[in-house]
Amino acid sequence: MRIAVVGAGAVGSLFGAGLARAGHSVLLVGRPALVAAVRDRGLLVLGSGEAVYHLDATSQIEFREPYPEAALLTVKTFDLESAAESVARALPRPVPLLLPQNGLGVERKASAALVRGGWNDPTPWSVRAVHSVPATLVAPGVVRVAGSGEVVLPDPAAAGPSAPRIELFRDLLRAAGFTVRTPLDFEREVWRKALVNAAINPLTAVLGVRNGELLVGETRTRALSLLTEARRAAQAAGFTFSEEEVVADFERVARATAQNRSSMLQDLDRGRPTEIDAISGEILRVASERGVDLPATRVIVDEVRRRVEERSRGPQPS
Ligand code: KPL
Repeated sequence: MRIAVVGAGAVGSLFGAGLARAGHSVLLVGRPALVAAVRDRGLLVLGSGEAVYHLDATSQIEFREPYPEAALLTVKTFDLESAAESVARALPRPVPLLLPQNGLGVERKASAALVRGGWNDPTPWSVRAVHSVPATLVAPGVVRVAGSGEVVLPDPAAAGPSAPRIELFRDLLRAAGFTVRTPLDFEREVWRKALVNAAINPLTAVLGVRNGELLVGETRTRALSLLTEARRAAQAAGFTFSEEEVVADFERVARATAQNRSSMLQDLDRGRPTEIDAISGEILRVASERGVDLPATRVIVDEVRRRVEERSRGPQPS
């Protein structure tokens, strides 16, 4: 199958490598530095399944015949709308489109953008996913897999018109070597992932530490207070989680990805925007709409935004 991976950062590149290994024809759409590296040397995956993959790569969301038959939109949430609109414009007709972003409100934003790009009814084509695949971009064209993770998709039986596309991505990703789960209560899973990200991502970004360092001491206490606040927001939105459940989730993910630098830390290091608005910002919004105050979350959101500002004014890494 011809598959485009739009947003070939760490996770997108890793998905692309797995799909190519499974025999698909993969086109990576990424930054010029990644494209140059992949064209010159191939995509190098370090860690488990270490190998070099020779894939097509381009820096523009422009497709030619034969067009991709499916696409993974692996851009960060801050690029989601512009990338979704460009993908819709660049294809002659809709194709199955995977949306594996962090955070909340992803389908709503992607759908509106796809309609702007010319897809009349994006719902049957778009498949929301959440994942905990711990990939780190070491250099352009070099990705390290640090630990294990999973991809979670909606249960096709409960999904209505998008069911065949969910089945497609489930089968593609499994054949590409990823663990895929399809729970019935997928919306709750999206919140569950957002809760873990709300505890890990902003704190690792602000402190400049790997995920595993949040498991002990003072950093653990801070992570747990962010987790408790995010749980209150989920509760206010109608998704109930016990304290034990969310702490167990947090510990499991932090342990499995202990050596990983969170995606928000990687973004901050590179002087890029972060997903703070889609994760903790959305959690704050949902909570405040329901009259719930989340003081620790407010403080860390402000801190991440301040750091982003600072970094974007400073010298840019190449
Ligand atoms: O999703 C992640 C991220 O960094 O965005 C985790 C699971 C925390 C892995 O680092």
